[in-house]
Amino acid sequence: MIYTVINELLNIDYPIIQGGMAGIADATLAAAVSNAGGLGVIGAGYASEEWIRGEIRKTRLLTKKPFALNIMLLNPEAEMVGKVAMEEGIEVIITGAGSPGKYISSWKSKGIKVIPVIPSVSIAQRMEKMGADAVIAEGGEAGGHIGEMNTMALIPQVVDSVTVPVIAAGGIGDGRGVAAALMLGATGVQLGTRFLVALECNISRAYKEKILQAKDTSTMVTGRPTGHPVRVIKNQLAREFQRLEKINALPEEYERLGKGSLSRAVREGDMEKGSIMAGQIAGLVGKEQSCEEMIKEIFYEAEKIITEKISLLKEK
Ligand code: TUI
Repeated sequence: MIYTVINELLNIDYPIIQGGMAGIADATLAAAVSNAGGLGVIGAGYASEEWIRGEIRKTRLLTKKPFALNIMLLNPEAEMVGKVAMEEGIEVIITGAGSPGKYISSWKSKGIKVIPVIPSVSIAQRMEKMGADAVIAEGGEAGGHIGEMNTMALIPQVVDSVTVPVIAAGGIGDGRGVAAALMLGATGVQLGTRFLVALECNISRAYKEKILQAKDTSTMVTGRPTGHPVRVIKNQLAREFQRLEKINALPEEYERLGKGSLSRAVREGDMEKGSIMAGQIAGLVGKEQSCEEMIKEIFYEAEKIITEKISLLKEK
């Protein structure tokens, strides 16, 4: 049994959090992960107040277990999302793509646990000072909006620089990744890409097939010059972004190209003009399973590996 401070902090059976994938992570996915013993997450992304409120209420009907709301801070309406979270009695807020500095004290005054995703040591330290209950250190292997550091180098440096628990994200897709994250000093993991092919994940068939067929080198990073690099599966849209980078295009041109592109992939299944966000571990994700099967399998593998390595040391 892998039992850490994260199980205690979040009142969950396995120290695993589902990525707050904007435009993807809804009540069905969040409830399935929570019912399987992990922490399910609704991804507020750029969604409307009505959608967010509705998904929170739906999740409550589908599970009695804890779940979280992910607030994406590039959203100019982030304050509204936080207000909905407080009104709806959300217990855990995970933030991404920016600093929750402006909101953290009001969220904490309502007893909400706040767990920011961070891409570097200095931002982790800043979040700890602001009162974060834990941090999710996310390496650039992850899908979607990413920082500069990779998971292998980021996790131990963050672990050494803060006293709050560190959850590892980016490049983790199975029990080996979980075991490695624990070895680096993390006490929990966050997975996104693997959950894209969960039976309970409501994305287009074409998106799921892209993940299932991906290989190690199938992703690339677009948008670096805009200050918002995003890891996606290579396609026509990604190559078009690459072309804009080469010609030093204006921010408006990136914006025009990116507008509505996630929804084109997620809802319409447009695999050429859509933004197929995914992490580098997509090459390892080869089968569709329920969230319960996935989580059980991941932790069975992690425990097996850790036990095998210990007995190997004893033998020598
Ligand atoms: O947020 C993510 N991943 C995301 S958000 C997203 S939606 C989107 N769509 C189109 C363009 C851009 C985004 C898709 N994927 N991961 C967590 C994450 N947080 N990665 C990096 C950061 C981050 C960056 C800077 C966190 C804090 C931060 O702080 C800056 C500061 O000034 O403190």
